[in-house]
Amino acid sequence: MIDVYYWTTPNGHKITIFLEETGLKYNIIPVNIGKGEQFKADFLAISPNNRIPAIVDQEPAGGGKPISVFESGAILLYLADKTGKFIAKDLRGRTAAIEWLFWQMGGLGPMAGQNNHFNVYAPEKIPYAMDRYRNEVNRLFGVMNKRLADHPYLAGEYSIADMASYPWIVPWERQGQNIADFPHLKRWFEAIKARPAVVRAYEWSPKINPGQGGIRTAEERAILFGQTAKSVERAAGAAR
Ligand SMILES: N[C@@H](CCC(=O)N[C@@H](CS)C(=O)NCC(=O)O)C(=O)O
Repeated sequence: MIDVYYWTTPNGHKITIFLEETGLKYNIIPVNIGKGEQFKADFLAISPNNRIPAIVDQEPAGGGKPISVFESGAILLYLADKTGKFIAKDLRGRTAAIEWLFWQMGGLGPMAGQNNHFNVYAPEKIPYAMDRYRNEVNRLFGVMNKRLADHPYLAGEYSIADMASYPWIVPWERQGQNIADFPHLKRWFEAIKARPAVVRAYEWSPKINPGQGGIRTAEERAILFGQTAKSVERAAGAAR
């Protein structure tokens, strides 16, 4: 059984997609990041970066104590190695999957996050920041489109690299992009969207977070966008 510390965001969807694809048994533990639950002591103990997702594998390979993992890329790699699925076994295929997984983790995810922040959430509209991140996401969409022109999936076969990237393409309109400009990316996107496991993974959203639609209240904004080193210190102090 895998405990999944989850919220209904792109990084959360990556993990439920993998779990649905493999049929591993899992138990969702919602962490409402708009309410500050990412600062609870029991969550920080497994996810010291106060971000979802995180997992606890109650039955790690070889037995012994449960293993916790934070960072969505590390979780996907851990689960792929555990199950032997969605990462190629040969050196070249495995390297390609890791390469594109890290590309998502270091590029597409953070840039799309900042794009969303400056274009959707920022109370002050700063054209330089808005253009910078929208353009960077546009460049990354182009990189993906080029790769997918001659590969069915990012690493050749469908893999954890695709599961990491797909949830960040879902909100392409909100990202200020037009998917029709990227035909190979669009083909890939439609193929993944139609997978029954992906459909099931996204069915958690309305159950866990009904009425979701972005961060709205001033309180939520303060929790999510007002964080400094003191936020974690305060949470740790409150738990003592
Ligand atoms: N690099 C991290 C990023 C995780 C992340 O940014 N999670 C967001 C939701 S998508 C979160 O937990 N935000 C809570 C907060 O900002 O306090 C990963 O891939 O796991």
